Amino acid sequence: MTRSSIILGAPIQSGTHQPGCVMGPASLRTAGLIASLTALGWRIEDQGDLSIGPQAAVAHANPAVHHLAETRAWIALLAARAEAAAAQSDLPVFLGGDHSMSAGTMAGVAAHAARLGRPLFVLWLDAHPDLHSLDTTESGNLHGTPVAYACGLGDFAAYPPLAHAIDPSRLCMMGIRSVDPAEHRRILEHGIEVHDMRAIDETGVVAPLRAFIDRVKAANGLLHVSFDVDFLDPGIAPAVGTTVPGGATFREAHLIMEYLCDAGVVTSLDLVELNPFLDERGRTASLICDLAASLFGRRVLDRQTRSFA
Ligand code: Z70
Ligand code: MN
Ligand code: MN
Ligand code: MN
Repeated sequence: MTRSSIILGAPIQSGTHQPGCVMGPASLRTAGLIASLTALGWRIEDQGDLSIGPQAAVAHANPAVHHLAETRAWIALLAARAEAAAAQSDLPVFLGGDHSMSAGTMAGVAAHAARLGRPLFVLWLDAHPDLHSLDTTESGNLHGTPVAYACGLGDFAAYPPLAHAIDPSRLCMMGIRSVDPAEHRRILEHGIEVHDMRAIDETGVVAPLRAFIDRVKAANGLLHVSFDVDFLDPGIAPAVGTTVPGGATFREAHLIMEYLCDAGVVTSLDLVELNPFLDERGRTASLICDLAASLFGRRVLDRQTRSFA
């Protein structure tokens, strides 16, 4: 049976202080995302880009917090649309937009999982754990908050009420290499599975990924993958506001996607933090499209090229 994917653009940049992520969905489409996934035999329904109306400003006791009203509106909208997209297709893809959007997409797919009576697991591919709550963020950039919100950890009275929290024991983070003290405390307090770059250097990506996939399968779980462009090394993916040296290589990133494809367990995907204003001739957008294609089934030998005569 033909598998289906709803593509939903979320041109949100209120969760960061640096403009540009608003162009992310357009850049991914320009790089050929829809055609690439269609060519792999999927039925793709591009639902276009979402938008929110003007929002009256909302203040917060933490004076660093900015663009709270916009971010809150995006989260509410995305939660509803992500839940519907997950109900209507096998593997919806949410195009960011900054990472605050994942507060909404994870809330939405968690509601979908609860409706099915199946546990939701999350693979978080990012330089950052994004575990701040509204009272702990020092930058006030709300793209640093989605994991804490979706797991129901800390002060989120000003975000939309969360109906279905994700159990932090069902998270797996890879690529982590920039952690604030409040986030570190949360990782320890909740025993969150974090494979930082040192661990990846020591074990490679496959061993921890295989163990996590085995857990998802054993629990008959859904798996949401949240892919922040800064998971990748800035040398191959310059189009991101917060570059952190020492990221995942081209080969590690493709291997993860190919492995996830073979496992057949992924039920939703975020592609976030692409800032096309910072890109070099579209190379980051093209790389993200190619990584998505690996997750959707592209194989080296599909490319019909030979380097030998
Ligand atoms: C830092 C903060 C962040 C990007 C997440 C960084 C947050 N922990 N930045 N993803 N690109 O500002 O809270
Ligand atoms: Mn992030
Ligand atoms: Mn990040
Ligand atoms: Mn930041």
